[in-house]
Amino acid sequence: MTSAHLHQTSESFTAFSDMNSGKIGFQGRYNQEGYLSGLPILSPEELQDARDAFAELERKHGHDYTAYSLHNIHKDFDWVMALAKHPKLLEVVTAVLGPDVILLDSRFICKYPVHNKHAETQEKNDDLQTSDSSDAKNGLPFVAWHQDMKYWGFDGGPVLSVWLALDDSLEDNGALQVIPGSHHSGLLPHHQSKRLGNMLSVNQEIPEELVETEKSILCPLLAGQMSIHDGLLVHASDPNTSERRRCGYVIRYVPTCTYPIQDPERPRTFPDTVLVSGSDKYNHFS
Ligand SMILES: O=C(O)CCC(=O)C(=O)O
Repeated sequence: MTSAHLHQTSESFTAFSDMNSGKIGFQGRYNQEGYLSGLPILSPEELQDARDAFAELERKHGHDYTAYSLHNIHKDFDWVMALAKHPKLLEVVTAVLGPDVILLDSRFICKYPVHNKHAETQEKNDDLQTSDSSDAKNGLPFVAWHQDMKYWGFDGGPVLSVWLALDDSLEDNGALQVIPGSHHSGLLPHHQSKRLGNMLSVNQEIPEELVETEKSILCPLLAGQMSIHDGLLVHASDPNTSERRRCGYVIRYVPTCTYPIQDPERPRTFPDTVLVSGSDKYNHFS
């Protein structure tokens, strides 16, 4: 990872009404590139309310927990459900997926500043066979190159992931990086990451030689903005080396026609799905 080009903020979208202007329009661009970034969603007041509510959870649970364990709490807290059903957010999601949309899963992903963790984990990681880059050896929380679809295992339709920023998410605190157009290559093999600190729950990683890292684009977001990406897009994020938290709310949506592939080795249930738009004539997730 590292040295990703910046997703140009001048290209970022400022109003949904403008999204379909220009040569290919926003859907055309999403289909072509597999992602869109810099979409403004939350008003300053909505952002402040969400940040205050999140701070309450941090006080209650502590940072070790809130870093990655606030999973599917959208049914437990009205303010979280309000984020997942935010009209501006759903306007974008339904423009891509069509009118009938299910919220599949959601999770807060926080990378906290980790001043002392570096020293703690350096020694452990030195024993592991990793690449020579210092980033790959420092053991700080990061997200390895992966495709969301590998984890979900769906057919019949796409998965769309939203990354809604509660903090500014920039290069130094580990913003999302994507490989534009990589969703056209289908599902790539994943293996277990050898590098310490991969935040992904099953530690999956696409082997380095299959990732065109020279094409990577950084997706910086200001707090209150979101990016969206296709379930097959190759993406990752570097450690937070700043003094600032990087907190995002990641939400997965599917059109109602998408269905889970049966995998006897990984039986999955989806107890927290919510129909957030339209109607569901398929009932794949009930
Ligand atoms: O938060 C991150 O850095 C990675 C998030 C991610 O992998 C995703 O949104 O699918």
